[in-house]
Amino acid sequence: MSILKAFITTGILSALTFTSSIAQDIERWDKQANEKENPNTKWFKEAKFGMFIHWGLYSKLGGVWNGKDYYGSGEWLMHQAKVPVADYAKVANEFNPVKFNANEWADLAKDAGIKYMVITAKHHEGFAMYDSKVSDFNIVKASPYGKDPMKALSEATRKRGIQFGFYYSQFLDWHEPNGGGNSWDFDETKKDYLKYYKEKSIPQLKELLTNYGNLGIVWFDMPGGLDKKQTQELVDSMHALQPKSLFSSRVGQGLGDYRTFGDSEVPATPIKGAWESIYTHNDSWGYITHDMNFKSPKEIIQLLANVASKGGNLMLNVGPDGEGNIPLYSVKYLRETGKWLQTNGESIYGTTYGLIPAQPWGVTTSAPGKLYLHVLNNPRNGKIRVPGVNVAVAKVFQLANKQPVKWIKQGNDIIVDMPKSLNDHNTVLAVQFSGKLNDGYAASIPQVSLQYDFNTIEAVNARVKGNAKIESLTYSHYFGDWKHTTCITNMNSSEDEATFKFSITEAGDYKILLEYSCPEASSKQEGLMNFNNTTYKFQTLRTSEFNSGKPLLFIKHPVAIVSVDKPGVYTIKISPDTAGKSLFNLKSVILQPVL
Ligand code: FHN
Repeated sequence: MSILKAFITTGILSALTFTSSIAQDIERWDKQANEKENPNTKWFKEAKFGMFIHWGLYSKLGGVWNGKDYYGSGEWLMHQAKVPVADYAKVANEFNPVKFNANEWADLAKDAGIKYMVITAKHHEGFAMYDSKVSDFNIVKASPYGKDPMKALSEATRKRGIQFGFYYSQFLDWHEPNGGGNSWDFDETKKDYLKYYKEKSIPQLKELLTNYGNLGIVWFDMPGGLDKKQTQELVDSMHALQPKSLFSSRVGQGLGDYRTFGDSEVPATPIKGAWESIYTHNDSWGYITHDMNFKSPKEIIQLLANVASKGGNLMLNVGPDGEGNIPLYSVKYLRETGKWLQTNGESIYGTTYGLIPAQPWGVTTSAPGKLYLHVLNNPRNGKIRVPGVNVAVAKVFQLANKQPVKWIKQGNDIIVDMPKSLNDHNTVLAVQFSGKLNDGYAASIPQVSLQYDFNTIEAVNARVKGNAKIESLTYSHYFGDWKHTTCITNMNSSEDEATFKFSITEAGDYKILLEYSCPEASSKQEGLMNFNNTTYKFQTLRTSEFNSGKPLLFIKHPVAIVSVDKPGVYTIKISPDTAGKSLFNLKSVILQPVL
């Protein structure tokens, strides 16, 4: 027990304070799943689009405690405001979501093109949103509502052919003396986490897996307090109740059935196997009255295409309020997304990652004999170039209306004419072919063209030398609203170099911008940018410190204008001029046509 406590105190809890600047702590998200693939992941891999719902007492509070507004993750309000357990429990007396309508929620999911839904049965606040016999701190016993919304929702969802699942916070429970995370009411050193597992967490999970029919998913979150053997026992005992249900990797210890990435994280390169990215619709999982930063339909559709192009699912969260209303803009923008999916869904559902890597015009997804081109940036001349098409193309057509479009082949590239009727969110073109399309990720290099305002070559495409490394930096703006940016870091001396190789398809002048973040200590250092054997010097500009609890600011710093006489393969090399502090955190190099 003492070893477990030490593990929890040194590891998990430092991440939970959300103040640590050590990115490794956040790796506690457990992104690794069991190597032996669960045979039931087929539906999940095909589903591509899920709806996450965070709903609890925090929804009633809406990010406000004692008249003060809190920002960021609203479901962390009890923790942010350090609300005593007894005071927080009183919120249940006022929690009466009379506007909740299971059929309306399930209809919205259906209209939005959602294939699975996961809702919080109990979040870190400890309140069960279902009829629990294990703890009276639940919606049926402790609130005037007095009914079990989960019964109705599970049925309404399944009736519409959507897989249903529960989120359950298995270790954090701020209501319980032995649950993880509440150090303002309870002494962490006196906690018996195993007692908590035995008396609340496991019995409640058993209720959920027994009383609500087939669960597509059990979405565990924030593991802690259990070693690998104990986690395996937990997994086995739950799988005994529902062998087909898929457990998220956040069950811990690499024992989940599929991989969930960090909050709001899309991996930089394609990933095989079953995995998902999870995103908030605004900046919070739980409802916040004053958070209006909702992603537009275009942002949702492009995010969905981007995640699918890497081979994963997007589970997008909505945070209903304390009365049971899903926020207006979530309803509106999800329905708009659903409209796009009605005519373009074939390019998302059931696809695998795009065999042609990201291009200045957009991304791709793949299916047998088909390549889907998601055109997110329209070319000035109305033509897009698709490199690496080593197969016999039969036809290219606009997916939404099946109208053919013109195309020609140049070596292994195809040049496709954009149709007249462009989709504002994402115009999808389908390339039908015979033969085996090569996986472009191994060999291809990014394309740069005059046709787009920006040609952005991300850090992940660079080759690094010396101590330089490519890593994902995790940070947040408010509180718990995580962001992840892959950067080249650790460039401390002239030996530490990043090389970007790319193909410029049209001659012309290009401005070269370096997109980076730079703390004060690293600023005013000189760096070298070499393009086509000419070296340009630049001085680093201060943006912000890297601290996981603060925004990481990036600047697009113009460092040269170059004239390109002929199309071909070019390289950009970047290194510090002299040894010193780390030069900066380099996110991308951008080639901007000079028009
Ligand atoms: O702490 C939670 C948070 O409130 C939210 O539920 C997210 C969703 O992935 N999970 C945890 C943080 O990673």
